Formats: sequence, structure tokens, C-alpha cells
Amino acid sequence: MKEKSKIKLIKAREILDSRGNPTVKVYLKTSSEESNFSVPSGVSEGKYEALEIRDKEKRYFGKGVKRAVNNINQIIAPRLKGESVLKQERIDQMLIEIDGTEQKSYLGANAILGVSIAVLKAGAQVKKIPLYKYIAQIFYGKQKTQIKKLPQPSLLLIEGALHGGNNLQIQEFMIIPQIRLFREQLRIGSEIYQTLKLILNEKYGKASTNVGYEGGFAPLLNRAEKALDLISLAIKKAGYLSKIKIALDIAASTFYQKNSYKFEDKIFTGSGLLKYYLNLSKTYPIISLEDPYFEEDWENFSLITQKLKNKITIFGDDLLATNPERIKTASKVGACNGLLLKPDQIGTFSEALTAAKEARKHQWKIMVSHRSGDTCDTFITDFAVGIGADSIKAGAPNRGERVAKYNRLLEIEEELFS
Ligand code: 2PG
Ligand code: MG
Repeated sequence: MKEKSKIKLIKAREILDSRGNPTVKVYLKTSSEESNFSVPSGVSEGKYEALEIRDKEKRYFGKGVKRAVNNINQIIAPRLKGESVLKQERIDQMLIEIDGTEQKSYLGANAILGVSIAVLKAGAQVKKIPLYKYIAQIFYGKQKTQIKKLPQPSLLLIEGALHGGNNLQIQEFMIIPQIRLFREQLRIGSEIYQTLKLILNEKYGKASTNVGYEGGFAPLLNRAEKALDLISLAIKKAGYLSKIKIALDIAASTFYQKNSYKFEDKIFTGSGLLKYYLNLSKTYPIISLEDPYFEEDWENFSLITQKLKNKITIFGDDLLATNPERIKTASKVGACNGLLLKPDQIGTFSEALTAAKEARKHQWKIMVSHRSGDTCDTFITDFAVGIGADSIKAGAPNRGERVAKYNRLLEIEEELFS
């Protein structure tokens, strides 16, 4: 196994992501295995995320990733040649050291993550076990691990803000079916999605079901409550009234301005917004709120978590940026009780695992997440299963790069539980 696990070749290439922007794809070879990974990329990026580097040249309006690709081909590949793909932590540490910057701005987090995950996938192949099992072995630190449950899908129905191109200021309106089997969760979610499509078409015409970046509908609505009423109607019409919870990604950094929040034509203070959220949670079956405040508003994050923690999970996305240090700080001040986990926000597999462990130390919930610019790669599904995440958000039950992740979960469910 030792010889077989040695890296023979790493090669990167510039490809396009689901939004049509360039991203990095990494190919890796050992003497017996071949793996690859395509790096996702967000539009509502937090200030504390590891930095993906872009060329800032004329081609692709500055968004090219040739520099990140060259960093892989010319700097990383020669250094990792001959290393064992089974030594994940060592390789991630090498990548961090070669980079040498706080936010991975020298090599680029897009270059580093691409290599880190390609190495991980090759490791699972060398061991001849499924990727989720290999991840579980590393996460729990033992050879024998039993996966007892799968993450619940947080299925996107309606998009707004930077993702939707409409006037809705809440970024994601999602549903989480509260039943046991994943295949049934997906079926129910899809039936509700299709029911909502009919309702929107009837009320607002055909263009109302054009979709946003992540496959959710992006109707020209301007109030969150309107979107929630339409979703409630679809749930009812589809016949699943008592079986559905609602999850929202508020992405409040996008409407924060000078110590206040400009939301739906009103200026809210932190406590005014808290009242608004409390009302929403009384009217609709809300199970979680992600980024209800701006990424540096620790105080209001703590107040809402204090108030709602027994009823609702407050997920930190931009607030935490999958950064173990920020998770520690958040737990100290009680700023949230859930981690939105995006491996590309931190840049290596090992650090993403540390983030997950830190969250579990505080009994937080974990939701693994895709990005608005994604690819058909399904790594995050295996990742969510391997670490025993509570949920996974991979967009709507629509569009290739989104359903690829859910379809992978169908495969895993069959493998593990039938
Ligand atoms: C988010 C993500 C994924 P983006 O805010 O949670 O939905 O969006 O990838 O644009 O940051
Ligand atoms: Mg978010």
C-alpha cells in the first residue's frame, strides 16, 4: 500500500463553475489511483474566509484562476511528489506552510483546497473504501466506525438577495422534511418544489419560476412573509403540513449598514430585527436561522441565540467562516449554536475537520454547505455523512450541480441502510 499511495502527478486546470465563472480543477495520480476535485466558489463571501485568488486580468473580467492553477502546477506539485496520499494531515500542514499567510493568499485557498481534497479522495481509493467511510475513520480517529444516520437535506425553494436577482432580501428559503428516510425526504421536498412552481405560475406568470444561482425560484416578490406564505401554501397543497420545518439563510451582512439593518424599506436596530425574527418564528415552523446578523455583530448574535436556542438553531456562516478560532470565540460569547460548514472557507480538509470537532465540543449542530458557484463534484455529501453532520444544504432539487449532491446521498443510503 505504501508504494501505491505515493503521489506521482498533480495537475490543475481552469474550468467553469455553475455560474459560468472560472474555477480550479485538480487531477492527481498515484501509481494505482486517479482522483480529481473541482473547487466551489461563493458570491456572498464572508470577510473572514480564506482567500481564493483570481487573476484580476482582462480575461474573464478579472475572474480567471490561471495564477492559482500555476501555483498548483509549479509550486505545489513538485513539493508533494512522492508524498503518501494517506498522510492527509501532513500534506495539509505542508500546504499551509508553503503558503505561509493568514488567509491563504499566497497560493490561494482555491489552489490549496483543490489539492487537499484530491489527496483525500485518492486516499480513500488506495484504501479501497468509500470516501464517506474514509472521512469517518479520520474524523473519529479509528478504523472501525459505524455510520448511524444521514444528514437531513435542507432543500431550497426560493432565493433572494445576491442569489435571486429579485427584491427579496433573505437569501435562502429552505425546507427540511421531518421524516426518516432520505429518499422520502427528497421525494417530499421535490413534490413541494413542483407544487410551488404551479402556484407561482398561476399567480405571477411563467417568468416567476425562473431560478437563481442554486436552483431555487426567484419570483419578483419584495417581502419575506409573502415568500413564506407561498411556501406554506405549497406545503399544504402537497399534503405535508405537519412534516416540514423551514430553514432560512438571512445572509444579513448584505443589508447591514452603519450599526443598523436596512430591511424591507425600514431601518432596524439589532433588537428590532430580533423582534421581527421572533414573530416569524411564531408564525412559521422555523427550525433554523443562518446569519441573522452581520458577520461582526457578536452582540446581537449572542442575544438571539440566548433567546431562541431551545427552539431554533442559529447557524454562523459569514460569522464563523469555518474557522476554528472564530468558533471558539463564538462559543465563549454564546453567539450561535450551529456551524455552517464550508470546507472552501478554511482551505484544507484537516482544518475543516478541526472546525467540525470544535463545533461538536460545544454540542452545536452542523450543517454542511455547497456554494452558489458549484460544480457536479459530490465531495461535500461524503463529507457530511462521514462527520455525522445533522444536515446538508446543496440547493434546490433542481439543476445538475445541486441534485448531484442529493443523488449521491441516495446512493449512500442504499449502500448503508438497505
Ligand atoms: C451561503 C452560500 C451557500 P455563497 O451563504 O450559505 O448558499 O452562498 O456560496 O454565495 O456564499
Ligand atoms: Mg450563508
